[in-house]
Amino acid sequence: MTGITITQFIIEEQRQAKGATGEFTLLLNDIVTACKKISLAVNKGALLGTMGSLESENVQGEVQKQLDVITNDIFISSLEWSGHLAGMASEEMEEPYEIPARYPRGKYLILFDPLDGSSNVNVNISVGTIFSILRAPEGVTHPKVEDFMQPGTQQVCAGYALYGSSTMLVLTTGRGVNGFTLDREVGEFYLTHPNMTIPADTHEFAVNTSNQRHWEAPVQRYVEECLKGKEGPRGRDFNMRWVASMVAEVHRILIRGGLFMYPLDSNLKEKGGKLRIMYEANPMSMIVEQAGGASSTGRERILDIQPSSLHQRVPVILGSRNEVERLVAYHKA
Ligand code: AHM
Ligand code: MG
Repeated sequence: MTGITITQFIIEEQRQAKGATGEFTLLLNDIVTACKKISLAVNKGALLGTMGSLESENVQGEVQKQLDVITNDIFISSLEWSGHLAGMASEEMEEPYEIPARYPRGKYLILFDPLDGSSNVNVNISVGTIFSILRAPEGVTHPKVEDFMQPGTQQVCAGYALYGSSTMLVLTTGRGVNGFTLDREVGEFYLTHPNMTIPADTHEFAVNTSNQRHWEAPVQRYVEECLKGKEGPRGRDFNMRWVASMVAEVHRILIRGGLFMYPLDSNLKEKGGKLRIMYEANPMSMIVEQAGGASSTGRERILDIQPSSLHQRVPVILGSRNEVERLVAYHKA
């Protein structure tokens, strides 16, 4: 395999950034290592004997899979020692992870979902890791929850690893979106999808229709119009997909466009939504916007939301710009 490795890409990108110290590049390298290890653990499947569920529930009240815990540990042990981080927070842990005192502290905060879509893991369907990097507030070396409470616009970098038919890493540092594919023989990610962009129009949507009876009127209207196809007000047929792995869903949209949503519904009103702003909605919204798409709750831009708690949930509507804007307009109507 020849071409640009992810390390070379990151170093060259950072050379163009004013005042880059190399710290960020090293942090990204550790993330790459963590994702390679997780990819291996996921790929071994049943061979490791770790495909089952645990007795425990995570802070979201969801039953944890063995691999949720294993991949969380992999992510932490790959990053905690490096000295580039002031703090870490995970979807799988109630409180931010306290970096052990024996390690130095750095200026970045990382939030991550180590194994998104983990309900798919024992049926051998794609899963992923999502991460979001923020700067720790000036002078903060031992961050508290409030130090993580920054809107998505403050993200320095967002990315995901997709463990699918091939393993890919897709990331943005605010200069577009680039995708890398893991070459297992070499052990490196190579740039295979430079400058990923989402077409503004689409005729494909993704939503869990088993929740349809709980949806709000604007979402009902949007999906109903899509389903009417050529004969309806949209004047064309729509296709539908639902993987139940947000990473796979967003990746498909980056490749061929589409609209993804986990909207607010009467069942989710109390929780505020299904997906978590800090671990899922913000990083994916940054990626989607950087690729020319749009991301909204239906009522506001996700990246503008001032979060108020670590595990806060939000409605998510993202993907091809014109479709997201249409659904936002339905919310306003
Ligand atoms: P998880 O982080 O516990 O895996 O949950 C998030 C996942 C998303 O990847 C996906 O879009 C959604 O949950 C699927 O939900 P559902 O099972 O309702 O279809
Ligand atoms: Mg998740």
